[in-house]
Amino acid sequence: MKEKLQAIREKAMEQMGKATSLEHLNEIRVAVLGKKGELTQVLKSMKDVAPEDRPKVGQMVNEARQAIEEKLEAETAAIRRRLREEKMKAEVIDVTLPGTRNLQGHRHPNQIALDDLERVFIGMGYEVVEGPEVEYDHYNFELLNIPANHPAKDEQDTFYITKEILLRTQTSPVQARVMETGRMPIRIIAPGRVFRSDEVDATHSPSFHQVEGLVVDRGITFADLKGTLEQFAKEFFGPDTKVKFRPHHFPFTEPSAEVDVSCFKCGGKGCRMCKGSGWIEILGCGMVHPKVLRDCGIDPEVYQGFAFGIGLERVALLKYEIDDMRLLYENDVRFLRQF
Ligand code: 2U9
Repeated sequence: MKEKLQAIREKAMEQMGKATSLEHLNEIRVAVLGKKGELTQVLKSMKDVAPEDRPKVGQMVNEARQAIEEKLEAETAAIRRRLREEKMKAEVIDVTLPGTRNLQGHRHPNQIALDDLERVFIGMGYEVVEGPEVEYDHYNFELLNIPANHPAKDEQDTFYITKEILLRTQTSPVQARVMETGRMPIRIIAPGRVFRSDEVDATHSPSFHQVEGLVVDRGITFADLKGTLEQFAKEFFGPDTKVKFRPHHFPFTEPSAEVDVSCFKCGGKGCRMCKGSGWIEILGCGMVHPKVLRDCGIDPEVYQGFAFGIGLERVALLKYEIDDMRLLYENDVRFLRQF
């Protein structure tokens, strides 16, 4: 019995010394100390030992078990330590290697121009409002005094979804909706995407952006419109900017005008930017037509208003001296990063 125990102990010790993995150590533990393990078998055969020898043999078994358990623990710790060291070595970071740059996002030139525009008008006390891109004919055309036979309503110019529902061709329906609420006074700008069935070229796209403005209050005159847009032009294009109003026609405003600003590149002398004229057209505007006010539930005898419309892409192209609108839609980061 004594020899047998000694043999089990020595064999286990030797195997544990050679073990290279935690799994291997566990196999040894099961083979020796497990339910059917060698040492357990010895304990089970105690009944065959003479009663007077049992305490001695029992003690030997316990000693063997304790020694094996201690060795198991020590070897387990050694293997764990080795594994950790190997892992650390594999994960070592070479701080001298050049880093990989995170690609940073960038505001689109349209967004930069819009943020600048909004800042100027918010500074004058305007509120920014948005509305649906899919609109009713009623809000997009009818309330804006654009009659059924108007060329803008042609299917060649407007994307219709049904006879009554379309993709808005301007952001004016947003303002018509605000007027309908009857809350006075109104001082808003409505930026957003609009749609027109145009072929793509350097200055046209079937989807572009507008920023329209609307002011309605008692006693608003054309002088308020002129002062507002002159102030806007100076803040947006520079303090020396001059403005020029040319008579025009829109169905929703009367009188109407187109506004030119003195060329911010040459100061008015004439250059490539302003095609030699010294002036650049930037927006359309006018006094809100009394019929538009009335149809939106506002009494034109009490309230008057002015409105204006700016093509956002046009302003962005001018501001950043970009000569092709398509560049604004391609979203090539090499292009976008320059602004
Ligand atoms: C309401 C009443 C009147 C909005 C206006 C313009 C003049 C204008 C163009 C600028 C370039 C469109 O993007 S563009 O092609 N817009 O010239 N827009 S007045 O007038 C309104 C708006 C809302 C209720």
